[in-house]
Amino acid sequence: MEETQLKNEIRNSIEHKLSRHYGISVEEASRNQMYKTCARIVRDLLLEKRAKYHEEMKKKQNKKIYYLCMEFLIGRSLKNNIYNLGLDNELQEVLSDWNFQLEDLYEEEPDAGLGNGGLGRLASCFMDSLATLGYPAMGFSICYEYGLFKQKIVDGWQMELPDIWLPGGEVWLKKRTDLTFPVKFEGELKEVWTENGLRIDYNNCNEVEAVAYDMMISGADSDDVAVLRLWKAQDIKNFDMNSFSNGDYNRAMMENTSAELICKVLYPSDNHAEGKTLRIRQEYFLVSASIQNIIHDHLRKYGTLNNFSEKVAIHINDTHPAMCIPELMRIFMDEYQYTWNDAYKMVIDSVTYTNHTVLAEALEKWPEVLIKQQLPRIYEILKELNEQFCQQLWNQYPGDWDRIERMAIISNGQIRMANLSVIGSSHVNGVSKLHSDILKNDVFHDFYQNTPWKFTNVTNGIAHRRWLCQANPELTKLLDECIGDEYKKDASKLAHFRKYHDNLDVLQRLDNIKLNNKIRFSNLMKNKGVTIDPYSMFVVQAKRLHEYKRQLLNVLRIISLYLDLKENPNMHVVPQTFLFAAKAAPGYFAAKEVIKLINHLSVEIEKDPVLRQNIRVVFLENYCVTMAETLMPAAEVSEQISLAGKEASGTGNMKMMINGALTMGTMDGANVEIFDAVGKDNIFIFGMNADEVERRLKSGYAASFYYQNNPKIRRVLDCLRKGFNGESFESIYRYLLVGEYGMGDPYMCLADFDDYLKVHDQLSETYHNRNKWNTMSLYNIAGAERFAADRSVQDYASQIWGIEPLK
Ligand code: 26Q
Repeated sequence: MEETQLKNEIRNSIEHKLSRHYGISVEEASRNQMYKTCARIVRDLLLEKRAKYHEEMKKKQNKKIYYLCMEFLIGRSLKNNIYNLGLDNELQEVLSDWNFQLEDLYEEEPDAGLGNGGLGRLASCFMDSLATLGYPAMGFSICYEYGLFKQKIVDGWQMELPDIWLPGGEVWLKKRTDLTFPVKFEGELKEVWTENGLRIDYNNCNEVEAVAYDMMISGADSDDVAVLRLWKAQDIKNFDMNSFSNGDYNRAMMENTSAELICKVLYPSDNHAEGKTLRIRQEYFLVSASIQNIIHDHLRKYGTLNNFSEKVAIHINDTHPAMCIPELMRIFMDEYQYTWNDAYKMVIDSVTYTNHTVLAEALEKWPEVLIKQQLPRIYEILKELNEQFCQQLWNQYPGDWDRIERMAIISNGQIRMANLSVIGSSHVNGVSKLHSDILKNDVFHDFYQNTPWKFTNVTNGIAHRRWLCQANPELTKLLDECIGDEYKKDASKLAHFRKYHDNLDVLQRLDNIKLNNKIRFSNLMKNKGVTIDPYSMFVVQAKRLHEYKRQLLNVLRIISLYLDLKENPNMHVVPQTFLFAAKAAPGYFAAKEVIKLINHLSVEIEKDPVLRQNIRVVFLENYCVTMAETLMPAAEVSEQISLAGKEASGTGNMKMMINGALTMGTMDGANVEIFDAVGKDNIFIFGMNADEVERRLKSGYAASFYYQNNPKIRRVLDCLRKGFNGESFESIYRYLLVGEYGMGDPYMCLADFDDYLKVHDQLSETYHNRNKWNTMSLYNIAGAERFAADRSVQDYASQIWGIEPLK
């Protein structure tokens, strides 16, 4: 379309929509009204584009991927969609005539924070890539009324406030009143024999209705629009007229709330499985609505289910939607009269599973009694699946009870969702090379021996258009000038940037860009009352707060530095700012204590005018996707210091790397592949590797040994006892030294302490050599080429889902 014509159309739609929704003219519109108006225009464009794509899909009949996930950490959409549609220039020009700035409108949008952290953000990055690469795809999740809580720090302590995202976020949702499915909970089963075979009746069940709300996700420079379908629960009759007319007003109201409760709020625990009835109901609600929807669509398109697994790939993102395995069995058998064996084959051939964690406490295990009570038919099917699987194992490994017990779906009154997921799917993958190896050699070793062909690896990736092109426009411009803009659609082209490793002009520009991004971030924080010196080195640890991620190790080193500087105020150090951003699960006391420690240490340092010139600790309140988009481009040192073997992959490491930060990390998760990508000279690695951790755990870790033999450690731990800013941290001192079993903390912070300090000293040394630092930074940007979500999605498509782009 011609440019002026396009601009005229935009102008007219804005005026029309403002008048229709608010009855006002442009002159009267507030920023918020203008944001919503632009969002509605973009949404309508996407709906039209989607309709065209849908027609195309119907004609071509390609296999389609359905991505099931309890979390999508979406963040903001307006900027991403405008960027992907290539509308930014025209829209800005139209808005400028009315004295509006696009950047200001972006600020009006609340984050859609329907996820906890890595797993949910990965799902969102994948949607972007699926749409951009033109794969027929659809995401399914829950439309939580409240996303991940808002974090407020009060006297150093984390408080949680509800995250009210819908006023403002609702403009992206298109309610589909034509798309509803019933979901049944509880009740008693009755088997009825009919001439068509067995029929299962449900008596006294609690039925809710799932209503679809669609969010369109535009591909970048592509015809494809992916749909993210979010389910909301409503009471099936909306109102129980029966109870109501019987005078049972309370009961009538209760029914309604119990349906709505399902979608009320996202569970805020990350890497920890909470065994609550409501969570089971949420999971089954997502699964049942989505599977009914998939089957319904398939039948409409093909008229038969016989070709189901040829045309449908269903991916479960961790075990949270694993109930789709028995749910598919249920529908195939109970509603379409397939035999057990035929149904089972169709399920395995269509379902695939990604594992995201090796932590025992994060593996979902549900009490049998709960499932039996909440989902009686699903329970029957799970029992049968378990019986048959154990029978098969018994034939394969006669007498090997231990092995059969380890591999069973049901054991000790518990249903193991991970075992169910492996058994019921055709592919099982980890999210980094190291993690996939650990799955094969350890977590799922028995299964690996039994069905080795199921196990694969697909290393995670990030939406580089969001995390580089949109988040870091200056670096993007430099890249465009040096290597052209092909890398936007083909990230492997980023590798060409290596050519500039000794170009002094480019290196100097990298230095300036980083400084500008640091200034931009500092200014943003200044508005929130936080002082940051943009000329100090930015050392960033931004991720959920968890013991295994070892924020504490970072703090211990800072305390050591603080004590050095107190003893010797003239000591020369690189002026640096330690930035922490982390939410702790609300009930996770140990994690909240660490947040408190960071905040009190920060105040203590701030009180000393000499100290704070050299080091400063800043805790960034309420870390979210939008904050990450300005923080990642400002980071210089990326702290990735989990105990080796525990972080499945990490994706923040990739986001900082692609923005030119250098990694200070252990050989864990995707850090190992970052090391491979940039080489040993362009990364700072310290501490035990995963094998050494294993050996150390076997030989026995004793924290007291380090306390007694390492004066630096002793000094830091004693200082914790004394405390900061008038607060003692005796509990953390005891945690590190004694722990639950008397040997110290389970993540062995003290064992890696010395090496961590040593390698940080090397880093400081390097930081002075600007030329060297900038070269290293350049190698990291170029090496991030393989960590694009586009690459991950292509790997999934070819190795796991067996799908192809439409065109
Ligand atoms: C389970 C049951 C009940 C309540 C909550 C949960 C639950 C929720 C979220 C369990 C786990 C999670 C989230 C896990 C997660 O985010 N894992 C991260 O996944 C990233 C993407 O693959 C990896 O990069 C990280 O290493 C991994 O920690």
